[in-house]
Amino acid sequence: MRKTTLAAAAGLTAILFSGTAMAGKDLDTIKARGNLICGVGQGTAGFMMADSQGKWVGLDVDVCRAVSAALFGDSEKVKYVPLSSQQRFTALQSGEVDMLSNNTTQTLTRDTALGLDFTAITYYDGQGFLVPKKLNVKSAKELNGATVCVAPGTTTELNLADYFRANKMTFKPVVIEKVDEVRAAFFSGRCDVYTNDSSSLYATRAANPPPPLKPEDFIVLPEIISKEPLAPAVRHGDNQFADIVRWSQYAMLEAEEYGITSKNVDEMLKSENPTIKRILGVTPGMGKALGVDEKWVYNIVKQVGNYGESFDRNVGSGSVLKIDRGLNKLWTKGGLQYAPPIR
Ligand SMILES: N[C@@H](CCC(=O)N[C@@H](CS)C(=O)NCC(=O)O)C(=O)O
Repeated sequence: MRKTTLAAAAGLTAILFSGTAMAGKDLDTIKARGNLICGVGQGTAGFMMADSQGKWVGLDVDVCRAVSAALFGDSEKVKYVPLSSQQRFTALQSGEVDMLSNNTTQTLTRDTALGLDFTAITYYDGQGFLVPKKLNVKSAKELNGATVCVAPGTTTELNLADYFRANKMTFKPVVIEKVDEVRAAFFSGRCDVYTNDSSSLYATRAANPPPPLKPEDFIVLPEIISKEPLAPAVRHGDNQFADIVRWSQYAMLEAEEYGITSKNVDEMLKSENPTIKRILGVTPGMGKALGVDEKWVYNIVKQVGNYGESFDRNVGSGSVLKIDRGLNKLWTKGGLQYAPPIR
């Protein structure tokens, strides 16, 4: 009896570690369906937004597209589901979406009690405060007694309370779930301050002031009061799917580090550099290990671009937001973006 169990266990171990990735049930469902269902936000310029043709674009959207390119060889096999901060975790837990790629912060309780797995950090962010210039406030320390617009079910709401308490100040929260309503409340003067991840504040200032208000009428205060490592999330339980999401992100970073872009990727297929050959599947093996096509990185880079291209196009120098790379520079340039090797 004992012997049989041990033999069975050994057999199972052999299957699990046979070197080929095994599909879990989430991955099986996605493959059978033929598309990826990505939970995104309700609309934030540069990060996740439906354009005038209804096509979703943005830095977070590009992660969904990269995963789709790795899985299907086509970055457009994605259905986007806009979710509020309140709805997002239930939507993922219930299977309404396969993954979240919005502005979700990785925290201990979300990783454990909520049954999620975070993949890799797409954007190192921090919470800030947006105020009208005419209030003449220069620092968050001057916000005692302010009315503050904030979304529910967010780290933002918790950090806000901690920050005011720690600084012995009071505030009046105006808690609104829908992002366009919270912005409208702020722009109409119902709140003195809007607090969110600073990336979202830059997006809001650049894209949302209703005329005659202009971006220059608002400032983001210098204080960054929290760490907001934003990362895609999947449900616990399908490690291979989590690996595919994680390594699709790393592939975009590795491509940037090795100078592989959407423009030169065909040329790079001829590279003699062993690392580039392995990344692009010219030397096979990485695709098999991950359980996807050997051209997975080629497809991601060709169709979506590397991380730097995505950053510049959506939120950086090539966009209206003009956000500095800051902490999101590659580690080789003094930033925090660092992908483990594809080998
Ligand atoms: N990173 C924070 C905040 C995330 C969040 O969803 N904030 C809302 C506040 S309105 C937002 O910016 N949503 C933008 C959108 O839905 O497009 C968290 O994970 O709790």
